[in-house]
Amino acid sequence: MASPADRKQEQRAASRADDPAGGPLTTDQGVEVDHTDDSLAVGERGPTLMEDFHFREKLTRFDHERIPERVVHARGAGAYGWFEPYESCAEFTRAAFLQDPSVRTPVFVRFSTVQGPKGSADTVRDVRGFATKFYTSEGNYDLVGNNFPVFFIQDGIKFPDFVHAVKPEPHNDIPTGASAHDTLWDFVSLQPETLHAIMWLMSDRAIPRSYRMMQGFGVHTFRFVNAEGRGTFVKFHWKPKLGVHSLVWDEAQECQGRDPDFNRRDLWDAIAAGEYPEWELGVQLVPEEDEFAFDFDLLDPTKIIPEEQVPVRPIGRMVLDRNPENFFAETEQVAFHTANVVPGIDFTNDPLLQARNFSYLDTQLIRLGGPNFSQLPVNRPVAPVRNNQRDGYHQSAIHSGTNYFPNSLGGGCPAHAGAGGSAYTHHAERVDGHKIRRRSPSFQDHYSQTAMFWNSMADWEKQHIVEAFRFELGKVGARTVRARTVEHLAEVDGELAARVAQGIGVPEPSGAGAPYKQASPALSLESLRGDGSIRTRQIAVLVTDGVDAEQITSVRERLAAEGAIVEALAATDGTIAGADGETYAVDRALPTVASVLYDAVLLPGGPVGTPPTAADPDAVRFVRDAYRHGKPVGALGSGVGILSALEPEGLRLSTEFHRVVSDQGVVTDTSPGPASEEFLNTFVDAIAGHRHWGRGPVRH
Ligand code: HDD
Repeated sequence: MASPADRKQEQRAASRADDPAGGPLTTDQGVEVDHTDDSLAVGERGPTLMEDFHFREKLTRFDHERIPERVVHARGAGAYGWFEPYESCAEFTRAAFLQDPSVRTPVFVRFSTVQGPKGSADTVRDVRGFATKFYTSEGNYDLVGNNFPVFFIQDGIKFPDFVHAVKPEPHNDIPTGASAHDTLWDFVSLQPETLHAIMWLMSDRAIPRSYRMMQGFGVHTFRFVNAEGRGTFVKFHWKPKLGVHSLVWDEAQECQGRDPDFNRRDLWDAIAAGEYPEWELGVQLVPEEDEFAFDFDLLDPTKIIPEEQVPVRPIGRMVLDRNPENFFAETEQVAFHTANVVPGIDFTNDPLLQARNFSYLDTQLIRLGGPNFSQLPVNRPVAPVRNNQRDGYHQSAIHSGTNYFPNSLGGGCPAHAGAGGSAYTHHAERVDGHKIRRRSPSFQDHYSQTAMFWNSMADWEKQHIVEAFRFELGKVGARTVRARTVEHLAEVDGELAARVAQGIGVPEPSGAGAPYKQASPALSLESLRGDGSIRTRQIAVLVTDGVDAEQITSVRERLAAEGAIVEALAATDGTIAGADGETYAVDRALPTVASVLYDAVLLPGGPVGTPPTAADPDAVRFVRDAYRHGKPVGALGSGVGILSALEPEGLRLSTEFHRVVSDQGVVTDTSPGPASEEFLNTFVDAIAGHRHWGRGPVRH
C-alpha cells in the first residue's frame, strides 16, 4: 500500500485534474473573484462594507454547511461496488437483479455505529449498521441491515424508548458512543425482549476489527415473490470473505484515542490499495406453508433461524471497489429506506419492519430538507423515474407537460405500468383480525434463544461476554438496576448470571431459570474464519540500527506475497543502518503509532547478542500490548530476547535454541540469518489464526 500521505496527495492532484471548471474562483452566481483573503472595507483599518457580496455569500454558505445528523447511525463510512448473483433465483423471486449471473448491479454500502454522534470514535461497543443500496434496473432496492441478526425490541413503537435509553443521558449528554450507563441498563432490566440482542452487544461482534470483517443481516423475515406470485419467507445474510474478526475490549478502548477513525480508515485504505472487500449474499428460505414450523415466530425480529435448522444458501457476491469522491455528497446524503423494494421482494407483518417502513422516509424529509432527496446523485435510481410528483425544496428537475393523472392533454403519460408486467405488485396476503394493541403470545419467549447464543460460544467468547457485562454494569450507578439485570441473566443461564454478579458486587441470584441446552455452532467466531488468508493484515516490524536486514527482507517478502501489509517501525522516522551497512527506510516512527493499530508484530534480531529494540520503552510496550491482546508475535535471532519482558505476563520462553518454537501464537527462532521456511509458515499460520486466547493472565 502507498503511504497515507502519498495517497492523499495523489487524490488531491486527481481531484484538481478532474475539476471540469479548472478556472479561477467565482461566486455562486459565476462572477469571477479576484481576492478572497480580505473583506471589502473602508480603508485599511476601517469597517467592513455590507456591499461585499462575496464576503456575505461565503460566510452564509459556510453557516449553512451542516445538515442534521442521523438520529441513530450518525457516524458512518461508505463505498461503491457491485453485486452479481451466482445463478438465477427465479424459482423464488422475480427480482431482476437476482436473475442473471452476467449482470452486475451497482451498489452503495454505508457502515455505521448506532449510538454515537457523527464525530464519535469507531471502535466503541455498539451494533454496526450495514446498509446496501442496489441500483437495480427495476429501481432502487435498499437492504438496511446490521451486523447482528436480532434487534433489541419487537415493535417499532418502542424504538424512541430504546434509543432514548441508549443515547447519552439527557441531563449531561454523557456517555458518548457508549452503552455503559444507567438509562440503557434500566431499560434492559425492565424489557427482557432486549436480552438476545444484548448478548450480541456484549460479545466480540460489537467491536469488529474491520467493516470488511463483519457479517451483515437483514434481521427481519422478508418475502421473496416469484413470477407466479408464490411467496417464500427469506432472511438475508452477508458473509465476509476475509472471515469475521474482532478486537478485544482493552484494545478497542485504546484505539478510540490512538485512531478514532480506525474502521473508517481501514475501509478507505483497503479500497484505495485495490484490496476490495467482498461479501457473499446468502438466504435462508422458508416455504410459506412452514410459517408455523418453528418454536419461535418468524415475525419476531429478536429471533434467528438457526443455520443448522435452515442452511444459508449462497446466492451472489458483492465487491466494494470505489471510495466516494466527497463524504458529504455521498456518505452523508445517502438516504436508505426499508420500503425501497423492487418487484419480487416484499414485506412481512413483522411489527418492527412495518414501523421502519414509516420511519425512514419521514427521517429523510427532515434530514435532507424536503422531498427531492432521491434526485441527489447517490440516491438517484438508474431506472427511469416518471411521475406527477412535483416541486418542493431543492427540486432540480425541470418538469414539463401535465402533472396529473388521468390526463388526455399529456397523451395520458405517464400511464399505468399494467399488472403482471414489470410493475411492483404487493403480495396478496390475506389478513383478518381485530384492531388491538397486544403483543402476540408467540413473541413472549425472551430467554431460550438468548441462552442458545451463550451456549454456542467458545470458552474465550464466554469470558469476553462476562467481562463485557461486568464492565457495562460496573458503570451503572443504580445497584437495583445491576441486580435486576442479573436476575434476568439467571433466566438465561445460571453460570452466566453468577459470573457477572461476582464482578459487580451484587448477590448471585438464588434460583436459575430453565436449563436451555440448544446451541448453534454457526454463531461462534470459531466457525467464521473466512478464507483463512492473511490478506490486508497489518504487520509491524520493530527495527533499529544494526538490525539483521536479511531477516526483515525474508519475512517482508513472504508476508507481502500473502497479501499482508508490512511496516517497519523505528524510534524515529527516516532510515536505519542495517548490520550489513546498508540504509533501510523506516515506514513510521514508533511514537506515532501503537500496537493496537496492527494485527501482529515481528522482532528481528541483530548479528550481535543484544536484542536490538529491548532498550526502547515504546518497543517494549508495543510488544507487551500485542501479547496481551492475543496477537501473533514473531521473533528472530537476538530479537527473541525482548520477549523476556513478557515473562511477567505469563509467557514462558523456550530454552531451545536454533529451532522454530511456536506456542499460543508466539513464534520464535533464535537462529541468525534469514527466516527459515518453517518459521515463515508457522508465523503466517499464527497470523491467520488472528488471536490466541490460551495465553496466561492477559488483558482481553
Ligand atoms: Fe434503523 C437508520 C438499521 C430498526 C429508524 N437503521 C438506520 C441505519 C441502519 C439501520 C443500518 C443507517 C442507514 C444509513 O447508513 O444511512 N434499524 C436498522 C436495523 C433495524 C432498525 C437493522 C432493526 C432490524 N430503525 C429501526 C426502527 C426504526 C428505525 C425500529 C424506527 C421505527 N433507522 C431509523 C431512522 C434512521 C435509521 C431514524 C436514522 C437515519 C436514517 O434512518 O436514515 O429512520
